[in-house]
Amino acid sequence: MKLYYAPGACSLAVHIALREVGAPFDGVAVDLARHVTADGTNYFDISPRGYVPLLEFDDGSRHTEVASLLQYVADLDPSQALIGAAGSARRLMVVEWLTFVSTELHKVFSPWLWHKETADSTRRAVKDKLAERFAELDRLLSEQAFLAGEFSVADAYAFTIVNWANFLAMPLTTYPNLRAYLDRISQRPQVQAALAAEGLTK
Ligand SMILES: N[C@@H](CCC(=O)N[C@@H](CS)C(=O)NCC(=O)O)C(=O)O
Repeated sequence: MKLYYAPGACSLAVHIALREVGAPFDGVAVDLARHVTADGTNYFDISPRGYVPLLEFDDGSRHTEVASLLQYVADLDPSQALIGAAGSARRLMVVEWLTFVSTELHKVFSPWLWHKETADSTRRAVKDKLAERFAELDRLLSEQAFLAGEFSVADAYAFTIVNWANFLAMPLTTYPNLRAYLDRISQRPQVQAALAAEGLTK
Protein backbone atom coordinates (compact mmCIF):
# COMPACT_ATOMS: atom_id res chain seq x y z
CA MET A 1 0.00 0.00 0.00
CA LYS A 2 1.24 3.52 -0.81
CA LEU A 3 0.27 6.72 0.97
CA TYR A 4 0.62 9.90 -1.08
CA TYR A 5 1.12 12.73 1.37
CA ALA A 6 2.50 16.22 1.84
CA PRO A 7 4.23 17.17 5.11
CA GLY A 8 1.79 18.65 7.63
CA ALA A 9 -1.17 18.42 5.24
CA CYS A 10 -4.40 16.60 6.14
CA SER A 11 -2.68 13.41 4.93
CA LEU A 12 -0.79 13.44 8.25
CA ALA A 13 -3.93 12.04 9.92
CA VAL A 14 -3.86 8.94 7.70
CA HIS A 15 -0.10 8.65 8.15
CA ILE A 16 -0.56 8.63 11.95
CA ALA A 17 -3.36 6.05 11.73
CA LEU A 18 -1.29 3.71 9.53
CA ARG A 19 1.52 3.81 12.09
CA GLU A 20 -0.86 3.44 15.04
CA VAL A 21 -2.32 0.22 13.60
CA GLY A 22 1.10 -1.03 12.42
CA ALA A 23 0.06 -1.36 8.76
CA PRO A 24 2.96 -1.63 6.30
CA PHE A 25 2.99 1.20 3.73
CA ASP A 26 5.32 3.22 1.54
CA GLY A 27 5.06 7.00 1.79
CA VAL A 28 5.24 9.01 -1.43
CA ALA A 29 5.76 12.73 -0.85
CA VAL A 30 3.93 15.14 -3.15
CA ASP A 31 4.98 18.73 -3.78
CA LEU A 32 1.56 20.37 -3.61
CA ALA A 33 2.80 23.71 -4.94
CA ARG A 34 3.74 22.04 -8.24
CA HIS A 35 1.60 18.89 -7.99
CA VAL A 36 4.51 16.58 -8.72
CA THR A 37 5.99 13.61 -6.87
CA ALA A 38 9.71 13.29 -6.10
CA ASP A 39 10.29 11.30 -9.31
CA GLY A 40 8.69 14.09 -11.36
CA THR A 41 5.31 12.38 -11.99
CA ASN A 42 2.48 14.83 -12.60
CA TYR A 43 0.32 14.26 -9.50
CA PHE A 44 -2.89 15.04 -11.43
CA ASP A 45 -2.24 11.81 -13.34
CA ILE A 46 -2.52 9.96 -10.02
CA SER A 47 -5.16 12.05 -8.25
CA PRO A 48 -7.47 13.92 -10.64
CA ARG A 49 -8.26 16.55 -7.95
CA GLY A 50 -4.59 16.94 -7.11
CA TYR A 51 -5.34 16.28 -3.44
CA VAL A 52 -3.51 14.31 -0.77
CA PRO A 53 -4.09 11.97 0.97
CA LEU A 54 -4.44 9.14 -1.50
CA LEU A 55 -4.04 5.46 -0.67
CA GLU A 56 -2.98 3.18 -3.50
CA PHE A 57 -3.58 -0.52 -2.90
CA ASP A 58 -1.34 -3.28 -4.23
CA ASP A 59 -3.94 -4.01 -6.96
CA GLY A 60 -3.45 -0.44 -8.23
CA SER A 61 -6.82 0.90 -7.01
CA ARG A 62 -6.75 4.39 -5.57
CA HIS A 63 -8.82 5.86 -2.78
CA THR A 64 -9.22 9.34 -1.30
CA GLU A 65 -11.06 11.36 1.39
CA VAL A 66 -9.48 11.58 4.82
CA ALA A 67 -12.56 10.54 6.80
CA SER A 68 -13.08 7.42 4.65
CA LEU A 69 -9.42 6.45 4.62
CA LEU A 70 -9.25 6.76 8.40
CA GLN A 71 -12.18 4.37 8.81
CA TYR A 72 -10.54 1.90 6.43
CA VAL A 73 -7.17 2.08 8.22
CA ALA A 74 -8.74 1.75 11.69
CA ASP A 75 -10.52 -1.41 10.54
CA LEU A 76 -7.19 -2.97 9.48
CA ASP A 77 -6.57 -3.54 13.20
CA PRO A 78 -8.69 -6.57 14.24
CA SER A 79 -9.22 -5.02 17.68
CA GLN A 80 -10.74 -1.90 16.00
CA ALA A 81 -9.38 0.03 18.99
CA LEU A 82 -9.19 3.25 16.99
CA ILE A 83 -12.81 3.13 15.80
CA GLY A 84 -14.96 0.52 17.59
CA ALA A 85 -17.01 -2.34 16.17
CA ALA A 86 -19.61 -1.73 13.46
CA GLY A 87 -22.92 -0.87 15.06
CA SER A 88 -21.40 0.13 18.42
CA ALA A 89 -21.93 3.47 20.14
CA ARG A 90 -18.13 3.98 20.00
CA ARG A 91 -18.19 3.61 16.16
CA LEU A 92 -21.02 6.11 15.89
CA MET A 93 -19.14 8.61 18.07
CA VAL A 94 -15.90 8.22 16.12
CA VAL A 95 -17.63 8.63 12.75
CA GLU A 96 -19.58 11.59 14.16
CA TRP A 97 -16.31 13.30 15.13
CA LEU A 98 -14.62 12.38 11.85
CA THR A 99 -17.47 14.11 10.05
CA PHE A 100 -17.27 17.10 12.38
CA VAL A 101 -13.54 17.51 11.81
CA SER A 102 -13.97 17.15 8.05
CA THR A 103 -16.83 19.61 7.64
CA GLU A 104 -16.54 22.00 10.58
CA LEU A 105 -12.75 22.30 10.82
CA HIS A 106 -10.87 20.93 7.80
CA LYS A 107 -13.03 22.51 5.13
CA VAL A 108 -13.40 25.74 7.07
CA PHE A 109 -9.62 26.19 7.29
CA SER A 110 -9.07 24.98 3.77
CA PRO A 111 -9.01 26.53 1.24
CA TRP A 112 -9.81 29.94 2.74
CA LEU A 113 -6.98 30.52 5.17
CA TRP A 114 -4.32 29.00 2.90
CA HIS A 115 -5.12 31.27 -0.03
CA LYS A 116 -3.54 34.71 0.24
CA GLU A 117 -6.15 36.17 -2.11
CA THR A 118 -9.02 35.37 0.32
CA ALA A 119 -10.79 38.63 1.17
CA ASP A 120 -10.29 39.99 4.69
CA SER A 121 -14.03 39.78 5.39
CA THR A 122 -14.05 36.06 4.51
CA ARG A 123 -10.87 35.52 6.52
CA ARG A 124 -12.49 37.16 9.59
CA ALA A 125 -15.70 35.14 9.22
CA VAL A 126 -13.72 31.91 8.89
CA LYS A 127 -11.61 32.70 11.95
CA ASP A 128 -14.74 33.55 13.97
CA LYS A 129 -16.32 30.23 12.98
CA LEU A 130 -13.17 28.34 13.94
CA ALA A 131 -13.01 30.18 17.27
CA GLU A 132 -16.53 28.94 18.07
CA ARG A 133 -15.54 25.38 17.21
CA PHE A 134 -12.28 25.59 19.20
CA ALA A 135 -14.22 26.90 22.22
CA GLU A 136 -16.64 23.96 21.96
CA LEU A 137 -13.73 21.50 21.81
CA ASP A 138 -12.01 23.24 24.71
CA ARG A 139 -15.13 22.82 26.88
CA LEU A 140 -15.48 19.16 25.94
CA LEU A 141 -11.80 18.45 26.56
CA SER A 142 -12.02 19.92 30.06
CA GLU A 143 -14.03 16.79 30.91
CA GLN A 144 -12.49 14.09 28.73
CA ALA A 145 -9.08 13.26 27.29
CA PHE A 146 -10.16 12.42 23.72
CA LEU A 147 -13.12 13.08 21.46
CA ALA A 148 -14.74 9.64 21.69
CA GLY A 149 -13.53 7.99 24.89
CA GLU A 150 -10.10 6.50 24.18
CA PHE A 151 -7.78 7.80 21.43
CA SER A 152 -9.35 7.22 18.00
CA VAL A 153 -8.78 8.10 14.36
CA ALA A 154 -10.96 11.17 14.98
CA ASP A 155 -8.24 12.44 17.34
CA ALA A 156 -5.55 11.84 14.70
CA TYR A 157 -7.64 13.96 12.30
CA ALA A 158 -8.42 16.71 14.83
CA PHE A 159 -4.76 16.86 15.89
CA THR A 160 -3.66 17.34 12.29
CA ILE A 161 -6.18 20.03 11.44
CA VAL A 162 -6.24 22.04 14.69
CA ASN A 163 -2.43 22.24 14.51
CA TRP A 164 -2.81 24.31 11.35
CA ALA A 165 -3.71 27.18 13.69
CA ASN A 166 0.01 27.32 14.55
CA PHE A 167 1.09 27.49 10.89
CA LEU A 168 -1.41 30.31 10.37
CA ALA A 169 -0.33 32.24 13.49
CA MET A 170 -3.75 31.79 15.15
CA PRO A 171 -2.97 31.66 18.88
CA LEU A 172 -4.61 28.85 20.86
CA THR A 173 -3.78 30.55 24.17
CA THR A 174 -7.42 30.92 25.18
CA TYR A 175 -8.04 27.18 24.77
CA PRO A 176 -5.88 25.51 27.46
CA ASN A 177 -7.70 22.17 27.26
CA LEU A 178 -7.39 22.04 23.51
CA ARG A 179 -3.67 22.83 23.78
CA ALA A 180 -3.18 20.11 26.39
CA TYR A 181 -5.05 17.69 24.08
CA LEU A 182 -2.71 18.49 21.18
CA ASP A 183 0.29 17.99 23.50
CA ARG A 184 -1.12 14.70 24.73
CA ILE A 185 -1.53 13.39 21.19
CA SER A 186 1.85 14.71 20.05
CA GLN A 187 3.52 12.59 22.75
CA ARG A 188 2.21 9.30 21.37
CA PRO A 189 5.18 7.35 19.97
CA GLN A 190 3.55 6.73 16.58
CA VAL A 191 2.56 10.37 16.26
CA GLN A 192 6.17 11.33 17.00
CA ALA A 193 7.30 8.83 14.35
CA ALA A 194 4.91 10.25 11.75
CA LEU A 195 5.95 13.82 12.52
CA ALA A 196 9.63 12.87 12.28
CA ALA A 197 9.09 11.03 8.98
CA GLU A 198 7.42 14.17 7.58
CA GLY A 199 10.26 16.40 8.83
CA LEU A 200 7.97 18.19 11.29
CA THR A 201 9.88 17.68 14.53
CA LYS A 202 12.18 20.40 15.87
N1 LIG B 1 -11.95 16.27 0.46
C1 LIG B 1 -10.56 15.92 0.59
C2 LIG B 1 -9.75 17.20 0.74
C3 LIG B 1 -8.26 16.92 0.79
C4 LIG B 1 -7.48 18.24 0.82
O1 LIG B 1 -8.02 19.32 1.05
N2 LIG B 1 -6.15 18.10 0.60
C5 LIG B 1 -5.29 19.25 0.52
C6 LIG B 1 -4.16 19.15 1.55
S1 LIG B 1 -4.79 19.21 3.21
C7 LIG B 1 -4.62 19.27 -0.84
O2 LIG B 1 -4.14 18.24 -1.29
N3 LIG B 1 -4.56 20.43 -1.50
C8 LIG B 1 -3.88 20.54 -2.76
C9 LIG B 1 -4.58 21.46 -3.70
O3 LIG B 1 -5.53 22.16 -3.29
O4 LIG B 1 -4.17 21.50 -4.84
C10 LIG B 1 -10.33 14.99 1.77
O5 LIG B 1 -11.11 15.08 2.74
O6 LIG B 1 -9.41 14.16 1.72
